[in-house]
Amino acid sequence: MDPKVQQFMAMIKARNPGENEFHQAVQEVAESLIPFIEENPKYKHAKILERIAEPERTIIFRVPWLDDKGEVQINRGFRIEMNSAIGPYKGGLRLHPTVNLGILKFLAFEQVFKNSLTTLPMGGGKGGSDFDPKGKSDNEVMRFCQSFMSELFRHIGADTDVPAGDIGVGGREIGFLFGQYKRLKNEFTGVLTGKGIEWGGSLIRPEATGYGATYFAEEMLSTRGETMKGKVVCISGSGNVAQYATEKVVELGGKVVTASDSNGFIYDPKGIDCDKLKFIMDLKNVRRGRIKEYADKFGVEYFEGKRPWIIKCDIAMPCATQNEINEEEAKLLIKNGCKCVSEGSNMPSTPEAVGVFLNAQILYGPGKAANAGGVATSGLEMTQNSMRLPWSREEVDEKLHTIMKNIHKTCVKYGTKENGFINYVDGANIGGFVKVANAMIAQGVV
Ligand code: NDP
Ligand code: 2IT
Repeated sequence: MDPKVQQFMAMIKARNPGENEFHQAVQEVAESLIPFIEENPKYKHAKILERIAEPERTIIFRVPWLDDKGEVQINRGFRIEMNSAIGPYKGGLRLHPTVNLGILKFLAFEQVFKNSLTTLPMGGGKGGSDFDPKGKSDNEVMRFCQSFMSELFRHIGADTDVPAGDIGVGGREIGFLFGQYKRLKNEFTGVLTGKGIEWGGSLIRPEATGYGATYFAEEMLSTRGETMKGKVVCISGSGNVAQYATEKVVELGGKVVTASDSNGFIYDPKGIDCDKLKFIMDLKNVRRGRIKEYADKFGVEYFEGKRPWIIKCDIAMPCATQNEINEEEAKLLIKNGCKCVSEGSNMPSTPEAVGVFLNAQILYGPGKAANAGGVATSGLEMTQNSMRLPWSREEVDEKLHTIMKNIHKTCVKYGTKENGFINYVDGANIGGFVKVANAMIAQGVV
C-alpha cells in the first residue's frame, strides 16, 4: 500500500474503531484521491480528504414501538449528515437487522461522491435502523415508522436533509414516514423522495436505480463496440433495484438468468421474461415471500445458501447488498468469460474482488457511478416538488438516461489510463470529489 494511504487509513481507523465497512469505503476512495491530491496541493492544504471523511453531524436515537401483542420493542435509529457543501443532505434509509453506525457511515460517505456525480445539487447523507421488517405486520411497520419519524422530523426538511428508500424501505414505508412528518410539521413538502405518484412522487423513481445501472452498463459496453443485445446477465437480489434492472436488460435484448434473496438463488437458463418478472414482483412486493417459490413455480434449479456468481455470464449486476462478491467469486466470473460488472448495490465487491476486475481490465462500473440513477431521479422528484409540477414518464426517463451518460463521460474523463483502459473506480472517485472539494474550499473552514 502507498505509505500516504497507509498513514491516512491509520488515522481513520483510530478515529472510527470497529467500523469496518466505513474503513473499506474510505480506503478505496483514498487510493484514487491521494495521488490526485498530491498533484493538486490546494486540496491538501485545505485538508479536504480529512474533512470529507468526518460526518458533519451524526444523530442516534431510541425508537420504541408496540408490536401486535402489545409488547414494547426498542430499536436504534440513525441519520448520518455527511456533507452539505453542494446541497441539502440526501440519501436513503435502510431498515435491516445488520444496520449499525459503520455501515451507515460507509453508505453516507459513498453518497457524497455519487450525488456529486449526478450533476444535481445534493449533499450526502444516509440513515436507518436495525429494525427488521421481515415477518412484521403492516401495522407493526407503520408503528415503527411513526416512532422513527417522531424523532427524525426535527433534523430533516426539504432544504435541509431529504431521506428516501434503501434496503427494507420502499413505497409502503415512505408513505408511513411521510404521513407522520406531515402530521408533526403541518407541512406538505418534498421532505422525502420515493413518494407515491398521487402525493408528490415522481414517475420512474421506482425504476430509476435498476434502469440507470443498465444504462450505465450499455455506456460501458459501447466503449468496446458492444450492446446489451444477446448478452447473458446474472443479477443478484430480487428487490427494487434487481427487479427494474431485470426489466431494462430484457427490454434491451439481454437475457437475465438469475435472481436471489438472502436464502439463495434461482437459475433460469431460458431467461426471466416479463411474465416471470411479474411473478417476482408480486412475490416480493405484495406477498413478501422467498425466491425459492420461483423455482417451485417454473421448475428451475434453486441453490440454497449460494450466490449467483457461479453461473456463466457475460455481464454481472450485483443488486442486493455490500460485499456480496468476494475474490474467489470475482475470479470465477472472469474465468467464465464475464466482461462487464455494473453495480446496482452499494460496495457489492470486496476490495480483493475489485482488484481482480481491474487487473483483468474488464468493464467494471462501481456502485457510486452505476447506481446513481436512483438518487438522481430523487433529485428530479425534488425539482418537481419545488415547481409543484409533475413531468411525464418520458421526460423523467430521458433526463435519467442523459444523467447516466454524463456520469459515464465524467468517469472516462478522470479514469482513462495511458493504455486507454478506463478505470471507472478512479474516474468516479475523482470526478465526484472535485465539485465537492471546490465548494468546500469556497465556503471556508466549516
Ligand atoms: P430491497 O430491500 O428492495 O431488496 C434488497 C434485496 O437484496 C432483497 O432481495 C434482499 O433479500 C437482498 N439482500 C439484502 N440484504 C442481503 C444480505 N445481507 N445478503 C443477501 N441478500 C440480501 O433493496 P433495494 O433493491 O432498494 O437495494 C438493493 C441494493 O441497492 C442495496 O445495496 C442498496 O443500498 C442499493 N441501492 C438502492 C437504491 C434505491 O433506489 N433503492 C439506490 C442505489 C443503491 P431478502 O429479502 O432475503 O433480505
Ligand atoms: O444508495 C442510494 O443512492 C439510495 N438508496 C437512494 C437515495 C435517494 O435519496 O434516492
